[in-house]
Amino acid sequence: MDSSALHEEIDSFFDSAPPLKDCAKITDKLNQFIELNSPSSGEGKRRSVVCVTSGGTTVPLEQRCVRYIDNFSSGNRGAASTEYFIKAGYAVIFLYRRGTCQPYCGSLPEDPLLECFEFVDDFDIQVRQPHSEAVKGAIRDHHAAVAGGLLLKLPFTTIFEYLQMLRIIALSMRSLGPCAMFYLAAAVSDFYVPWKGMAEHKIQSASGPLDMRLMQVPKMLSVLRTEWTPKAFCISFKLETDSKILLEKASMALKKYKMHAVVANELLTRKEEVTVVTNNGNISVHRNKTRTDSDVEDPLVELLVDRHSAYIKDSST
Ligand code: PAZ
Repeated sequence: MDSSALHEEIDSFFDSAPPLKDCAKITDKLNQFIELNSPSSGEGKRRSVVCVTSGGTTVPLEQRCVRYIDNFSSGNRGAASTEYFIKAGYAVIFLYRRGTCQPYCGSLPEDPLLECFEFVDDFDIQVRQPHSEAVKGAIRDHHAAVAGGLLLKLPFTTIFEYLQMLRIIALSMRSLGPCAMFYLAAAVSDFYVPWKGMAEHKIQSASGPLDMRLMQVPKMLSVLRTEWTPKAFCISFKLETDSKILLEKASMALKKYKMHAVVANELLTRKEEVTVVTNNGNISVHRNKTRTDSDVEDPLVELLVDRHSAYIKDSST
């Protein structure tokens, strides 16, 4: 597709999307966060800022949405990576799907409210002993990151919200130049129903089998890379279930969208290993299997932080 056709598709996607709720508030929060972590800020010290996207986008089938198509992602990778980026000295904009995994909450049980707390008497509650350290750690580290201006959390649900928010974030991160990084781990829908042609009310089953045409979501990675934040360091992810096509698809994405690296992973082994595909070759990254509490995000983020530092250095010479 040529560039003007792509721009037309992108404009039409944004023009016809339902307006983002709280757009002005989100933009304000973002600008404050970036200002706080910018070189000109008197308050904080200059930091690199990474936008971590996490969780899957939904595609509504009705405007008053009862049914939707979903994309698989627990948000585990995005949440864990956020913690490692903060540990490495980054400020993180965490663009996440509502209800998915949150940074610093990885050691909590599935239903923390019901499983971690108990009544002491008729009025007061306390943390149950086995969960005490996990709860204290989650609250302490999460609140410290937010209060310290190192973590800004922005939730989305639909593909419309996700792409509108990604654009706002990218435009506000532009001023950071090469110190900006994108770590695009969210699972983003490839197909959608345009808002304007969408049924308003719940689709009725009495009308017989459902015949629905989905449009392709315009590929925004190339505009993110070349127009929204042209100097940012950009990492995208490629998930496949068929190992035979994974690396080829990741290499294609690297070239087509001019990414600095594409992290290739297979659904079944994604927690054990990933391959970082770059223009200078592929790097296999594994979880440390000698430790039960290790994860693959730890060495992955370490590698990408190293590459980003080299990129910042190169950009200044
Ligand atoms: O969120 P999670 O930890 O369950 O899984 C992470 C992932 C597989 C969604 C991510 O690594 C990824 O590959 N995201 C991009 C998916 C895609 O190709 O659209």
